[in-house]
Amino acid sequence: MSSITPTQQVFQNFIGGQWRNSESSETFTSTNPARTSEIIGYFQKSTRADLNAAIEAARKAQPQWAAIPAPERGEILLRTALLLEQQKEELATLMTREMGKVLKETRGDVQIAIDVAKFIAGEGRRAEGETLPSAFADKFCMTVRHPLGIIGIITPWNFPIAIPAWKTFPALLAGNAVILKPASDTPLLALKMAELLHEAGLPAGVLNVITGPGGTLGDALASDKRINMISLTGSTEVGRHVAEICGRDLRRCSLELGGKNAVIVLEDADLDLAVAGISGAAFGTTGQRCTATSRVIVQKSVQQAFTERLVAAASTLRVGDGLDAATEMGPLVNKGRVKAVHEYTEVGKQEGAKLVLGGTPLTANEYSDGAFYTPTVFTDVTPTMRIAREEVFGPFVSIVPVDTYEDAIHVANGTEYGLSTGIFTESSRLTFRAIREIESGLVYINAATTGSEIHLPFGGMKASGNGHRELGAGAVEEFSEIKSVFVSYPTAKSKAGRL
Ligand code: UN1
Repeated sequence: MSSITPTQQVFQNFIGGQWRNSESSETFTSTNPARTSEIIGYFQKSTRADLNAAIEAARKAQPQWAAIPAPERGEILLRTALLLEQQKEELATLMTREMGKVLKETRGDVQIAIDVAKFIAGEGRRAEGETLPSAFADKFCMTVRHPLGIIGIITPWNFPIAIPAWKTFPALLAGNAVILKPASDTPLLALKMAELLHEAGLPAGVLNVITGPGGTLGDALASDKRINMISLTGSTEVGRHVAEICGRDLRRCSLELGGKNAVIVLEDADLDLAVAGISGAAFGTTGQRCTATSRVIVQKSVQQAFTERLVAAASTLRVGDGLDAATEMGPLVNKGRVKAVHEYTEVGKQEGAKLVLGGTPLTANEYSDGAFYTPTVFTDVTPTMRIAREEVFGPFVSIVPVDTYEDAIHVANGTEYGLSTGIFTESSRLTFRAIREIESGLVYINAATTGSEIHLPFGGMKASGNGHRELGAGAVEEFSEIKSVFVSYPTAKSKAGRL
């Protein structure tokens, strides 16, 4: 098999263990958002015919894969972890070029993939199910896991290897075959991941990667009844669409969707700690995380002090090419996103919120060819404004003043989303109330909304998902069927006794 390198420029699909061109003979480009004239590579514009080939390869490979003992399947993931470790720096650099976020963050992205590979590798040796007592004599009860078959995985561009890894590795460990469609803005790292899995010994056809447009190819993938489950991370709008498609056939789908994540800052909070945490979670990854902090709900008595400090911290952030070691915030993923974020600045102004920082695309000099936007902060935002309710997915913070703790919780829980919420307070009483009262899948005390760890469940409530959790102790179970097994071993006497 040929190795992929960024200088090769034309990247192929990975189907049945081979690098293959699309039947369409068409490609699309992926570009560097810091310098959009720099093409990272040409990728296959795949069609239904390519999907069909991938499904056929997966169908052929899956039964033999499932027959391999789970610890051995785990070994392949462990070898993949070691390969990822060896290539961490190269992969991080490629990712910064393709997606834009700074090297510190792309290293973190690769590290998530490494950690997940190690964690899931170990899961191969854990109990496959439970043993449970029977209510009857001479009977034994247990649960065993069974693979679902073929898993279709659709991933976003903001975590180009972490999210493909945290979905693919447990799906594989569970004995499934996978068809992965990475986001068109960042297809390179998913292909690289497939290459490493193959090098680590994954049999041909067990993982297939096809690139192409989310609309047509994603739809074809989600609608194909030969695919037993869809796992998607993306917008709530796309999630609803995929859920409808899967719902019609009663096929399982796991959705990790949008957020409008809030951090509550109470008057007893350590403001410096709050500012540092919020600045990182709001402007890190240029605000393009589903867990990014996009609302700060602050008690009025500290609104001014907090706002001044946040603006001071954010205004010194060095925006630029993520490859430059001095850069603290990279570009948005493409120029379309600059327009979308800027529209929210216009909305915020029209709604009467007070713009206290940024609110402009950066276009001069070093920024002229990139997708750059300033860190942006609005204050005096009210909970009903669109900028307090809708996901912006950019370096954009809405500060919402409130009077009391109760008001803060009410506002925090008042959007359609429920992914991640933080609270800064020194009060242990309010800490435990907040843990109980916050309606989101992730809760942070004295920290902002990002930085969850892979051995804990990840996912959201309400419109942030459909109730599934990824990662954590249930990671493999998510991609498995569970069978309850009842084994009877009655003797003539014990059977007679029960009658
Ligand atoms: C995402 O934004 O899609 O907790 C995932 C975090 C990261 C994952 C973010 N570990 O912010």
